[in-house]
Amino acid sequence: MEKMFLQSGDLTGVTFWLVSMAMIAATVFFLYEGLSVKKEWRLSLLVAGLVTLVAAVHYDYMRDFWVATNQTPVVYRYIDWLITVPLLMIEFFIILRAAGSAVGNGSFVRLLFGTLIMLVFGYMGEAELMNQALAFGLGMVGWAVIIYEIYAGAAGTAAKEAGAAVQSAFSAMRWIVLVGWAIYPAGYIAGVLMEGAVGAESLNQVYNLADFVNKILFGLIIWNLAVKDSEQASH
Ligand SMILES: *C/C=C(C)/C=C/C=C(C)/C=C/C1=C(C)CCCC1(C)C
Repeated sequence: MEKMFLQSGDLTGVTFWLVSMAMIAATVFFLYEGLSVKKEWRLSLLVAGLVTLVAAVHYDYMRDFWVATNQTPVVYRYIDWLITVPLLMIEFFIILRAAGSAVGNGSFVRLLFGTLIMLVFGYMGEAELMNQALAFGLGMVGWAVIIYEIYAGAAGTAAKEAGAAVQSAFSAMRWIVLVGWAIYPAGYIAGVLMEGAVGAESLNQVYNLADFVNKILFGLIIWNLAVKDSEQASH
């Protein structure tokens, strides 16, 4: 009984619960709003909704796993990231395309490559398949590739040619990848590398907060841009 249901003292379990509900609500919101924006923005809102939909399903499992075992749901977490992070990367391209500035495929391949390096080594570290500090360092390299590409690479250059609304959304999205994403390695340092100090509770609280910011807030930035741009078009 005790292990089947959320207990009042289980703060981490409560954060799992809140984020799992927020992901469901965000999904409905993005899909619904996608119906009324200009045609060019529909795909962006659809992808934002897919990100939160995939996360909502994983959060259902992660929440129950946590409540039953009080252990980190490493596998569910990384499968979720493996699907949602590339979808978030695609958003950069959909937005540029909606704004009429084309970027080559090479840029996307580099972003995907960075994502895979980051997540494969992150997983290997957390699942204790290799030295956890080394895995962390290699994962950081993958993230650096992503940051380079969206700031200084082809995607970054293409954004400079876009209109003001797209530029401001693009820079807000970049800011999320730089600052919002930094929450994850911080959680890894606290929860994995300094395990004795804080442990599984804080690792999961930090990751849950980060997912909220990086999936829902990220989607809201895109939604805001899409709505503004659609209003302009109708006046
Ligand atoms: C929706 C899920 C998102 C945006 C997940 C992002 C995950 C990261 C940015 C993970 C980063 C990590 C490193 C940079 C180093 C190795 C450890 C990781 C995997 C936590």
